Amino acid sequence: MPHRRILTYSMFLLCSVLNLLYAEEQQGDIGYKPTPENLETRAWFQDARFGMFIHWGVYSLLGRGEWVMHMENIPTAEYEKLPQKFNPQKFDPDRWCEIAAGAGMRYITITSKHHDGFAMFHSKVSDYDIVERTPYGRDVLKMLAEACTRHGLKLFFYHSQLDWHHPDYFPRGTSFAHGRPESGDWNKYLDYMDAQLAELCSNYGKIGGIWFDGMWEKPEADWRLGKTYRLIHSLQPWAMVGSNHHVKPFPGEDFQMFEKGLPGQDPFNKGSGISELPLETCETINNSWGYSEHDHGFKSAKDLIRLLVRAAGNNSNLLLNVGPLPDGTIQKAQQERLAAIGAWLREHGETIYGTRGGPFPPQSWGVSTRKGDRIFLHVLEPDGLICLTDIGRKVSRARFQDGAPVEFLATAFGTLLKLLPQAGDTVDRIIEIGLE
Ligand code: FHN
Repeated sequence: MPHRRILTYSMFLLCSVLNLLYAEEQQGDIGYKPTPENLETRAWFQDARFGMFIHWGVYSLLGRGEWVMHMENIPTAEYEKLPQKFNPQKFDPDRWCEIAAGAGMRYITITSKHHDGFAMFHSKVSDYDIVERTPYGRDVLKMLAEACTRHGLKLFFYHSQLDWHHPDYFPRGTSFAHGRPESGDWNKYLDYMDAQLAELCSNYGKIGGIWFDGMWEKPEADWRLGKTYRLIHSLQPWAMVGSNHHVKPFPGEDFQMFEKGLPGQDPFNKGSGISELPLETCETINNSWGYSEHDHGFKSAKDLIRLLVRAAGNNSNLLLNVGPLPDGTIQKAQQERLAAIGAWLREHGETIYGTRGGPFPPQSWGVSTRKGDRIFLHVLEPDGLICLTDIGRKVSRARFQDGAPVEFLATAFGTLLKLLPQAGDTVDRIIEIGLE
């Protein structure tokens, strides 16, 4: 009898352990503890506040965005003719870094592989890459990584888990076959993805992190997140892992991103909530991520600066996107806006860089940021009087950045500040206050 009971108990124990291991693989790196270097990168990331997103691939040749392969259901055999025409002779990584740094950006996040499956780097695990399939034949990520080092910018890689090209990305979620067989080995695809991630984490120096995207296409699948996240953290202990899955962060993730909306207000939100992790929201300058020839809906510099301010007021970074042309240049309209943001940051950057969300919750008039005991009110919609929520501490002083005093009155409901109408098209009226 006891033997049978021992056997049953041991089987139960074995199944529980196997379940736990399965859950870990699927649900992230359970028990993950960020290294001291990783925590350092997280703090750096939050201080940086502003980065450049770059969506660049062979799809730019068509000028209809990065989803063209799916939207036009282009068969792989057709799509694979694109790389043969990709020859960005005007690609100048130093120029890209100058534009980013000139905009006041502190890091770059570039697509290493988007959903089309084409590697913008020299991969040994596949020849479907920029070195082996294009007349240009150079590893643009290597060139950009070296330029980022020269310009003091960190480099992150956006890597799509979703793949419209690889035959083992099967079963497919909402993707089309694009001529692929109705079969495939899912773990073989994950091994392939991990092998390319190992290349990105081994061949490009110290990276800022990996920005995953595309898990939302098969949310129920076993993505073996634990294994993949451990791989990255073991090769790059300082690197941050983030995933644009629109749900609550999984263990092993070091920052939480939101797309086209401030934290918790993004349209893709599937109950992600706002975690304690460093936050980042990403946005386009026009309406497209990848180069779209007919998308002239460029946001104004004023709106983009205000977006950066609102992001900071929500304790979040802003990752602002450019979609370079197939020749490697960045659209003039995008460059102009980035230069305007840089000019504003050269004057007011102390109220954004190195700050965290301020003590006053975002309100209709604007947001607040704080740096140590310095508190900045960013009044974006001034209407004469603004009311600061009562946070249990009295306002002791209030002045504009030029030193001009601001009249304020403490009331039972909070502190009123009186803003005289200001001439001109003000982007952001910044008031520094002291609290007792
Ligand atoms: O499908 C992608 C899209 O192409 C783009 O990369 C954005 C950027 O955040 N992410 C996905 C859409 O949610």
